[in-house]
Amino acid sequence: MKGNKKIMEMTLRWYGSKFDTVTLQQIRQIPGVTGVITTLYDTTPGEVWSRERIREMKAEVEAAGLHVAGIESVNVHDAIKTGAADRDKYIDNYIETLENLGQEDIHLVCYNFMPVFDWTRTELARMRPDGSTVLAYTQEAVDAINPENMFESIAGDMNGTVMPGWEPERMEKVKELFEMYKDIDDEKLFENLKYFLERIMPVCDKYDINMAIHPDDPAWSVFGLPRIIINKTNILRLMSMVDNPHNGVTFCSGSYGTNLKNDLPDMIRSLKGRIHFAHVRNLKFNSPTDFEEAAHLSSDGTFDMYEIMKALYEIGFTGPIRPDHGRMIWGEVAMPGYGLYDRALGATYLNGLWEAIEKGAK
Ligand code: DNO
Repeated sequence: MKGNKKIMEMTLRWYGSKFDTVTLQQIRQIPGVTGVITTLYDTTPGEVWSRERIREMKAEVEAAGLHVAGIESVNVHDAIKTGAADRDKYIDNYIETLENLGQEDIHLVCYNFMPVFDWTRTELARMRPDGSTVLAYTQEAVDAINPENMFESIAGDMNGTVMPGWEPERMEKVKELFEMYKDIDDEKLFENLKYFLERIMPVCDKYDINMAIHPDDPAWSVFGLPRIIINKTNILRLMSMVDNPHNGVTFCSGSYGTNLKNDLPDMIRSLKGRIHFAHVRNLKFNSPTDFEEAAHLSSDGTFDMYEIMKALYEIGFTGPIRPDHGRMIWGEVAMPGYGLYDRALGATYLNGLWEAIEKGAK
Protein backbone atom coordinates (compact mmCIF):
# COMPACT_ATOMS: atom_id res chain seq x y z
CA MET A 1 0.00 0.00 0.00
CA LYS A 2 1.27 3.47 -0.89
CA GLY A 3 -0.47 6.27 0.94
CA ASN A 4 -4.11 5.30 1.27
CA LYS A 5 -4.60 4.00 -2.23
CA LYS A 6 -3.97 0.34 -2.85
CA ILE A 7 -1.93 -0.14 -6.01
CA MET A 8 0.55 -2.57 -7.43
CA GLU A 9 3.91 -1.39 -6.15
CA MET A 10 7.27 -2.22 -7.73
CA THR A 11 9.87 -3.09 -5.08
CA LEU A 12 13.32 -4.62 -4.79
CA ARG A 13 14.56 -7.04 -2.18
CA TRP A 14 17.27 -5.49 -0.02
CA TYR A 15 19.56 -7.52 2.25
CA GLY A 16 20.40 -4.70 4.66
CA SER A 17 23.42 -2.38 4.77
CA LYS A 18 25.53 -4.99 6.57
CA PHE A 19 25.19 -7.72 3.91
CA ASP A 20 24.03 -6.23 0.62
CA THR A 21 26.35 -4.89 -2.05
CA VAL A 22 23.38 -2.95 -3.44
CA THR A 23 22.63 0.30 -1.64
CA LEU A 24 19.30 1.95 -0.90
CA GLN A 25 20.53 4.96 -2.88
CA GLN A 26 20.98 2.78 -5.96
CA ILE A 27 17.57 1.20 -5.52
CA ARG A 28 16.03 4.66 -5.21
CA GLN A 29 17.27 5.45 -8.73
CA ILE A 30 15.54 2.55 -10.46
CA PRO A 31 12.55 4.14 -12.18
CA GLY A 32 9.26 3.17 -10.58
CA VAL A 33 10.73 1.40 -7.56
CA THR A 34 9.34 2.96 -4.40
CA GLY A 35 9.73 0.30 -1.78
CA VAL A 36 12.02 -2.42 -0.51
CA ILE A 37 11.34 -5.85 0.83
CA THR A 38 13.68 -6.65 3.65
CA THR A 39 14.05 -8.32 7.04
CA LEU A 40 16.06 -8.11 10.25
CA TYR A 41 19.05 -10.09 9.09
CA ASP A 42 20.73 -10.92 12.35
CA THR A 43 17.74 -12.55 14.00
CA THR A 44 17.22 -16.29 14.23
CA PRO A 45 13.94 -18.13 13.61
CA GLY A 46 11.91 -18.22 16.80
CA GLU A 47 13.22 -14.94 18.20
CA VAL A 48 10.94 -11.99 19.02
CA TRP A 49 11.65 -8.86 16.97
CA SER A 50 11.56 -5.75 19.12
CA ARG A 51 9.68 -2.65 18.07
CA GLU A 52 12.85 -0.68 18.45
CA ARG A 53 14.75 -2.81 15.91
CA ILE A 54 11.84 -2.65 13.49
CA ARG A 55 11.72 1.12 13.85
CA GLU A 56 15.46 1.41 13.17
CA MET A 57 15.12 -0.67 10.02
CA LYS A 58 12.23 1.48 8.80
CA ALA A 59 14.05 4.72 9.59
CA GLU A 60 17.10 3.65 7.59
CA VAL A 61 15.00 2.80 4.56
CA GLU A 62 12.88 5.93 4.82
CA ALA A 63 15.94 8.16 5.10
CA ALA A 64 16.82 7.01 1.57
CA GLY A 65 13.42 8.03 0.22
CA LEU A 66 11.99 4.52 0.11
CA HIS A 67 9.69 2.57 2.39
CA VAL A 68 9.47 -0.95 3.77
CA ALA A 69 6.76 -2.55 1.65
CA GLY A 70 6.95 -5.88 3.43
CA ILE A 71 9.10 -8.37 5.29
CA GLU A 72 10.78 -11.30 3.56
CA SER A 73 10.96 -13.32 5.66
CA VAL A 74 9.91 -13.88 9.23
CA ASN A 75 11.26 -17.42 9.28
CA VAL A 76 9.30 -20.16 10.97
CA HIS A 77 11.06 -22.25 13.60
CA ASP A 78 11.46 -25.97 12.85
CA ALA A 79 9.57 -26.84 16.04
CA ILE A 80 6.50 -25.25 14.41
CA LYS A 81 7.04 -27.01 11.09
CA THR A 82 7.49 -30.38 12.76
CA GLY A 83 4.76 -29.85 15.37
CA ALA A 84 7.22 -30.48 18.24
CA ALA A 85 6.14 -30.34 21.88
CA ASP A 86 7.53 -26.82 22.32
CA ARG A 87 5.93 -25.33 19.20
CA ASP A 88 3.50 -23.11 21.13
CA LYS A 89 6.36 -21.21 22.70
CA TYR A 90 7.72 -20.39 19.23
CA ILE A 91 4.27 -19.52 17.90
CA ASP A 92 3.80 -17.13 20.84
CA ASN A 93 7.08 -15.48 19.85
CA TYR A 94 5.97 -15.28 16.22
CA ILE A 95 2.72 -13.65 17.33
CA GLU A 96 4.66 -11.10 19.36
CA THR A 97 6.80 -10.30 16.32
CA LEU A 98 3.67 -9.86 14.20
CA GLU A 99 2.18 -7.63 16.86
CA ASN A 100 5.30 -5.46 16.85
CA LEU A 101 5.35 -5.30 13.05
CA GLY A 102 1.67 -4.35 13.01
CA GLN A 103 2.23 -1.63 15.54
CA GLU A 104 5.00 -0.29 13.35
CA ASP A 105 2.60 -0.23 10.39
CA ILE A 106 4.04 -3.17 8.44
CA HIS A 107 1.31 -5.27 6.88
CA LEU A 108 2.99 -7.90 4.72
CA VAL A 109 4.96 -10.94 5.87
CA CYS A 110 6.43 -13.47 3.46
CA TYR A 111 7.44 -16.83 4.94
CA ASN A 112 7.95 -20.38 3.83
CA PHE A 113 7.17 -23.80 5.23
CA MET A 114 9.95 -25.77 3.55
CA PRO A 115 11.61 -28.44 5.69
CA VAL A 116 15.36 -27.96 6.30
CA PHE A 117 16.27 -26.18 3.07
CA ASP A 118 14.90 -23.02 1.56
CA TRP A 119 15.21 -22.68 -2.23
CA THR A 120 17.75 -24.98 -3.78
CA ARG A 121 19.98 -24.46 -6.82
CA THR A 122 22.90 -26.64 -7.84
CA GLU A 123 24.99 -24.04 -9.68
CA LEU A 124 25.60 -20.48 -8.65
CA ALA A 125 27.21 -19.24 -11.85
CA ARG A 126 26.30 -21.13 -15.00
CA MET A 127 27.60 -19.27 -18.04
CA ARG A 128 25.05 -18.33 -20.68
CA PRO A 129 25.85 -17.66 -24.37
CA ASP A 130 25.91 -13.88 -23.77
CA GLY A 131 28.57 -14.25 -21.07
CA SER A 132 26.23 -13.56 -18.16
CA THR A 133 26.12 -16.06 -15.31
CA VAL A 134 23.02 -17.40 -13.65
CA LEU A 135 21.77 -19.75 -10.97
CA ALA A 136 20.82 -23.16 -12.32
CA TYR A 137 19.41 -26.49 -11.19
CA THR A 138 19.73 -30.04 -12.35
CA GLN A 139 18.03 -32.95 -10.64
CA GLU A 140 21.05 -35.11 -11.51
CA ALA A 141 23.29 -32.94 -9.31
CA VAL A 142 20.86 -33.14 -6.40
CA ASP A 143 20.55 -36.90 -6.77
CA ALA A 144 24.33 -37.21 -6.67
CA ILE A 145 24.52 -35.68 -3.20
CA ASN A 146 24.66 -38.15 -0.35
CA PRO A 147 22.27 -36.86 2.33
CA GLU A 148 24.54 -38.35 5.00
CA ASN A 149 27.29 -35.87 4.13
CA MET A 150 24.87 -33.17 3.17
CA PHE A 151 26.59 -30.19 4.66
CA GLU A 152 30.07 -31.14 3.50
CA SER A 153 29.03 -31.97 -0.04
CA ILE A 154 26.87 -28.89 -0.46
CA ALA A 155 29.55 -26.61 0.91
CA GLY A 156 32.05 -28.34 -1.39
CA ASP A 157 29.87 -28.00 -4.46
CA MET A 158 29.54 -24.34 -3.80
CA ASN A 159 33.20 -23.60 -3.12
CA GLY A 160 32.49 -23.05 0.53
CA THR A 161 29.71 -20.55 0.02
CA VAL A 162 26.21 -21.06 1.34
CA MET A 163 23.19 -20.51 -0.86
CA PRO A 164 22.01 -16.94 -0.45
CA GLY A 165 18.53 -18.06 0.60
CA TRP A 166 19.71 -20.58 3.15
CA GLU A 167 19.93 -19.81 6.78
CA PRO A 168 23.51 -20.65 7.82
CA GLU A 169 22.60 -21.64 11.37
CA ARG A 170 20.33 -24.31 9.93
CA MET A 171 23.02 -25.67 7.62
CA GLU A 172 25.27 -26.38 10.57
CA LYS A 173 22.79 -28.71 12.19
CA VAL A 174 21.55 -30.37 9.06
CA LYS A 175 21.75 -33.94 10.40
CA GLU A 176 19.77 -33.04 13.49
CA LEU A 177 17.18 -31.36 11.29
CA PHE A 178 16.77 -34.42 9.09
CA GLU A 179 16.15 -36.40 12.26
CA MET A 180 13.43 -33.95 13.35
CA TYR A 181 11.62 -34.40 10.05
CA LYS A 182 11.88 -38.18 9.84
CA ASP A 183 8.21 -38.80 10.74
CA ILE A 184 6.85 -35.80 8.87
CA ASP A 185 5.01 -36.48 5.64
CA ASP A 186 2.92 -34.17 3.47
CA GLU A 187 -0.20 -34.62 5.60
CA LYS A 188 1.60 -33.87 8.86
CA LEU A 189 3.18 -30.80 7.33
CA PHE A 190 -0.23 -29.54 6.18
CA GLU A 191 -1.60 -30.15 9.67
CA ASN A 192 1.25 -28.27 11.32
CA LEU A 193 0.89 -25.38 8.90
CA LYS A 194 -2.84 -25.21 9.58
CA TYR A 195 -2.23 -25.20 13.33
CA PHE A 196 0.29 -22.36 12.97
CA LEU A 197 -1.96 -20.28 10.72
CA GLU A 198 -5.01 -20.72 12.93
CA ARG A 199 -3.06 -19.49 15.91
CA ILE A 200 -1.65 -16.42 14.17
CA MET A 201 -4.79 -15.31 12.29
CA PRO A 202 -6.26 -13.31 15.22
CA VAL A 203 -3.19 -11.05 15.39
CA CYS A 204 -3.18 -10.74 11.59
CA ASP A 205 -6.85 -9.73 11.68
CA LYS A 206 -6.18 -7.21 14.42
CA TYR A 207 -3.34 -5.46 12.56
CA ASP A 208 -4.37 -6.26 8.99
CA ILE A 209 -1.23 -8.28 8.33
CA ASN A 210 -1.18 -10.29 5.13
CA MET A 211 0.71 -13.56 5.50
CA ALA A 212 2.11 -14.63 2.14
CA ILE A 213 3.47 -18.16 1.94
CA HIS A 214 6.34 -18.62 -0.50
CA PRO A 215 6.23 -21.75 -2.66
CA ASP A 216 8.75 -24.53 -2.34
CA ASP A 217 11.54 -24.23 -4.86
CA PRO A 218 11.94 -26.48 -6.76
CA ALA A 219 8.30 -27.48 -6.55
CA TRP A 220 8.90 -31.09 -5.63
CA SER A 221 10.46 -33.10 -2.86
CA VAL A 222 14.25 -32.80 -2.60
CA PHE A 223 16.53 -35.03 -0.51
CA GLY A 224 13.48 -37.11 0.43
CA LEU A 225 11.91 -34.28 2.46
CA PRO A 226 8.20 -33.49 2.11
CA ARG A 227 7.25 -30.35 0.21
CA ILE A 228 3.66 -29.17 -0.07
CA ILE A 229 3.48 -25.65 -1.50
CA ILE A 230 4.09 -26.85 -5.02
CA ASN A 231 0.97 -26.69 -7.22
CA LYS A 232 -2.56 -25.39 -7.66
CA THR A 233 -4.29 -28.24 -5.83
CA ASN A 234 -2.15 -27.88 -2.72
CA ILE A 235 -2.16 -24.10 -2.52
CA LEU A 236 -5.94 -23.97 -2.96
CA ARG A 237 -6.24 -26.62 -0.29
CA LEU A 238 -4.25 -24.43 2.07
CA MET A 239 -6.37 -21.39 1.21
CA SER A 240 -9.57 -23.23 2.13
CA MET A 241 -8.06 -24.98 5.15
CA VAL A 242 -7.70 -21.58 6.80
CA ASP A 243 -10.19 -19.53 4.88
CA ASN A 244 -9.18 -16.05 5.92
CA PRO A 245 -7.93 -13.45 3.40
CA HIS A 246 -4.94 -12.82 5.66
CA ASN A 247 -3.85 -16.36 4.89
CA GLY A 248 -2.43 -15.62 1.47
CA VAL A 249 0.27 -16.27 -1.02
CA THR A 250 3.55 -15.00 -2.40
CA PHE A 251 3.08 -15.87 -6.04
CA CYS A 252 6.59 -16.70 -7.22
CA SER A 253 6.59 -17.50 -10.94
CA GLY A 254 10.12 -18.87 -10.81
CA SER A 255 9.30 -21.34 -8.02
CA TYR A 256 5.91 -22.65 -9.16
CA GLY A 257 7.33 -22.50 -12.68
CA THR A 258 10.00 -25.11 -11.90
CA ASN A 259 7.28 -27.67 -12.56
CA LEU A 260 6.25 -27.27 -16.19
CA LYS A 261 2.86 -28.79 -15.37
CA ASN A 262 1.97 -25.69 -13.36
CA ASP A 263 -0.04 -23.32 -15.56
CA LEU A 264 1.08 -20.02 -14.03
CA PRO A 265 -1.60 -17.60 -15.37
CA ASP A 266 -4.30 -20.13 -14.43
CA MET A 267 -2.90 -20.48 -10.91
CA ILE A 268 -2.84 -16.70 -10.52
CA ARG A 269 -6.49 -16.43 -11.57
CA SER A 270 -7.50 -19.20 -9.18
CA LEU A 271 -5.87 -17.30 -6.30
CA LYS A 272 -7.77 -14.05 -6.79
CA GLY A 273 -7.91 -12.07 -3.55
CA ARG A 274 -5.24 -14.22 -1.90
CA ILE A 275 -2.04 -13.09 -3.69
CA HIS A 276 -0.47 -10.49 -1.43
CA PHE A 277 3.01 -10.39 -2.92
CA ALA A 278 4.48 -11.38 -6.28
CA HIS A 279 7.97 -12.48 -7.29
CA VAL A 280 8.15 -12.40 -11.06
CA ARG A 281 11.00 -13.96 -13.00
CA ASN A 282 11.62 -16.22 -15.96
CA LEU A 283 13.30 -19.62 -16.29
CA LYS A 284 14.86 -21.30 -19.27
CA PHE A 285 14.45 -25.07 -19.43
CA ASN A 286 16.97 -27.29 -21.17
CA SER A 287 15.01 -30.35 -20.04
CA PRO A 288 12.24 -30.70 -17.40
CA THR A 289 14.91 -31.31 -14.75
CA ASP A 290 17.55 -28.88 -15.98
CA PHE A 291 16.72 -25.21 -15.84
CA GLU A 292 18.54 -21.91 -15.53
CA GLU A 293 17.41 -18.48 -14.46
CA ALA A 294 17.08 -16.42 -17.64
CA ALA A 295 16.62 -12.68 -18.04
CA HIS A 296 13.11 -11.52 -17.16
CA LEU A 297 12.19 -10.98 -20.84
CA SER A 298 9.76 -13.59 -22.26
CA SER A 299 11.94 -14.26 -25.30
CA ASP A 300 14.95 -15.19 -23.16
CA GLY A 301 13.20 -18.00 -21.32
CA THR A 302 10.29 -20.41 -21.24
CA PHE A 303 7.49 -18.34 -19.66
CA ASP A 304 5.20 -15.82 -21.28
CA MET A 305 5.77 -12.92 -18.91
CA TYR A 306 3.06 -10.83 -20.54
CA GLU A 307 0.47 -13.50 -19.68
CA ILE A 308 1.72 -13.67 -16.09
CA MET A 309 1.49 -9.90 -15.63
CA LYS A 310 -1.87 -9.81 -17.39
CA ALA A 311 -3.29 -12.43 -15.04
CA LEU A 312 -2.06 -10.40 -12.05
CA TYR A 313 -3.60 -7.27 -13.51
CA GLU A 314 -6.89 -8.99 -14.22
CA ILE A 315 -7.36 -10.32 -10.69
CA GLY A 316 -6.85 -6.77 -9.40
CA PHE A 317 -3.51 -7.49 -7.75
CA THR A 318 -2.57 -4.58 -5.49
CA GLY A 319 0.38 -5.78 -3.46
CA PRO A 320 4.12 -5.31 -3.76
CA ILE A 321 5.77 -7.04 -6.66
CA ARG A 322 9.47 -7.58 -7.19
CA PRO A 323 11.72 -8.77 -9.94
CA ASP A 324 13.44 -11.87 -8.71
CA HIS A 325 16.82 -13.50 -9.21
CA GLY A 326 18.82 -11.61 -11.79
CA ARG A 327 21.74 -12.65 -13.94
CA MET A 328 25.22 -11.38 -13.12
CA ILE A 329 26.03 -8.92 -15.90
CA TRP A 330 28.38 -6.04 -16.66
CA GLY A 331 31.04 -7.39 -14.32
CA GLU A 332 28.98 -6.96 -11.20
CA VAL A 333 30.10 -8.90 -8.14
CA ALA A 334 27.17 -9.51 -5.82
CA MET A 335 25.19 -12.16 -4.05
CA PRO A 336 24.15 -14.70 -6.71
CA GLY A 337 20.73 -13.75 -8.03
CA TYR A 338 20.66 -10.50 -6.11
CA GLY A 339 22.81 -8.00 -7.96
CA LEU A 340 21.60 -4.56 -8.96
CA TYR A 341 21.80 -4.43 -12.74
CA ASP A 342 19.72 -7.30 -13.97
CA ARG A 343 17.07 -6.88 -11.31
CA ALA A 344 16.81 -3.21 -12.28
CA LEU A 345 16.31 -4.29 -15.90
CA GLY A 346 13.72 -6.76 -14.67
CA ALA A 347 11.82 -4.11 -12.69
CA THR A 348 11.78 -1.80 -15.68
CA TYR A 349 10.58 -4.53 -18.02
CA LEU A 350 7.81 -5.61 -15.62
CA ASN A 351 6.74 -1.99 -15.16
CA GLY A 352 6.63 -1.62 -18.94
CA LEU A 353 4.43 -4.68 -19.32
CA TRP A 354 2.14 -3.41 -16.56
CA GLU A 355 1.79 0.03 -18.13
CA ALA A 356 0.94 -1.47 -21.50
CA ILE A 357 -1.61 -3.88 -19.98
CA GLU A 358 -3.18 -1.10 -17.91
CA LYS A 359 -3.48 1.26 -20.88
CA GLY A 360 -4.70 -1.50 -23.17
CA ALA A 361 -7.46 -2.34 -20.72
CA LYS A 362 -8.91 1.18 -20.76
C1 DNO B 1 14.70 -16.82 -2.92
C2 DNO B 1 13.63 -16.35 -2.05
C3 DNO B 1 13.31 -17.31 -0.92
C4 DNO B 1 12.23 -16.70 -0.04
C5 DNO B 1 11.83 -17.56 1.14
C6 DNO B 1 10.62 -16.97 1.81
O1 DNO B 1 15.26 -16.05 -3.63
O2 DNO B 1 12.51 -16.03 -2.79
O3 DNO B 1 14.44 -17.51 -0.17
O4 DNO B 1 12.68 -15.49 0.47
O5 DNO B 1 11.56 -18.85 0.78
O6 DNO B 1 10.60 -17.36 3.15
